[in-house]
Amino acid sequence: MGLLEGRTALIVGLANERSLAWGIAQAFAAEGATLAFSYAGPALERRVRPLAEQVGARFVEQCDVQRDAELDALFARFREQHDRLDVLVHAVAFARREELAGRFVDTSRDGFQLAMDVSVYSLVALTQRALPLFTGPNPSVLTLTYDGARRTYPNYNVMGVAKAALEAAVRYLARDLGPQNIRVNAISAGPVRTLASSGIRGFHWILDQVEERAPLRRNIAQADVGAAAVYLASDLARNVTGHTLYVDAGYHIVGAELGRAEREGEVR
Ligand code: 0WE
Repeated sequence: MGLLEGRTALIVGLANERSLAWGIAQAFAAEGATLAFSYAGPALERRVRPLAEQVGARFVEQCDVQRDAELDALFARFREQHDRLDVLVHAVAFARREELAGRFVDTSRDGFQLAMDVSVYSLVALTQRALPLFTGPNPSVLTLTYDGARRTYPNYNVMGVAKAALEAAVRYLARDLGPQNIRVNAISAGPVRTLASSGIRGFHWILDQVEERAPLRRNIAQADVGAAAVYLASDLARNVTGHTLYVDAGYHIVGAELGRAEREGEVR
C-alpha cells in the first residue's frame, strides 16, 4: 500500500513539467495520493491542465495568491469536490526580475513587498484557509525554500530575505498548529533548472559549483524533492515539524575547499 493512500494533497504553484511541484505531484501520485492543483495565471493553464490529467487530478483552479477573494474562491471550490485536505504544498515564489540581478542594496520598497507577499505571506494565507479542512489523522503543510535564506548567493538578493522569512514562518506556523496535530515543514532544495531559474544570470555556475563541491559531488533532480516530500507528508514523519530538510547533496554543510596542491598531496 502506498504511503499516501487515501490522502488528498493540494499543490499550489505548478507551472510546467520541470517544476519542483511536478516532482512532488508525481511522487505523491505514485504513493496513492489524490491530487488537486492551483496555478498562478491564465498563461499557465494550457501547461498545467494536461499535467494534472496525467496524475488523475480533477481539481485544477487558477488562483492569484495575492488576492484574498481568489484564495477564498479556491477553497470554496475545493470543498465542493473534497471533504478533507491532508497535505497543502506551497511551491510559490516571485520577485521582479530586476531585483534578481545586481545588488541587494538596491532593492526597492515595492519589489521587497511584492517578493514577501507572494513568496511568504501566501503560505500564511493558504494555511489559514486549509485549517478547517485538516480533519484527517496526519495533516501537514509543506513549502519549498533555498539555501539563499542562510547564505548569500549572487543575484538571489531579495529572494534570500524572503526565504529566510519563509523558514521562520514555517517555525511559527508549526508552533501554532502543533497542538492541533498539524505539521509544517520546508524542503531546502539544491538548484534545479526550472522556469523559476531560467534566464537567471550565472545559474549554470551555481550548478557547476554544487557538482564540484557538494559532498556527494552531484546536483539533485526533481524526483529527489518528490521523495523527500513523500516522507514529510507521510506518517513516517509524524513527529517532524518546524523543520527545513536539505535536499542538496550536502552542499549546505561545506565551508572552504582544499586548494589544488593539498588535494593532490603535494604539500600540507
Ligand atoms: O527561489 C528560486 C527562484 C525564485 C524566483 C525566480 C524568478 C525568475 C523569474 C522568483 N522570482 C522570479 N522572478 C522572475 O521574473 N530559486 C531557488 C531558483 C534560483 O533563482 C535564483 C538562483 C536560484 C538557485 C536567482 C539568482 C541566483 C540563484
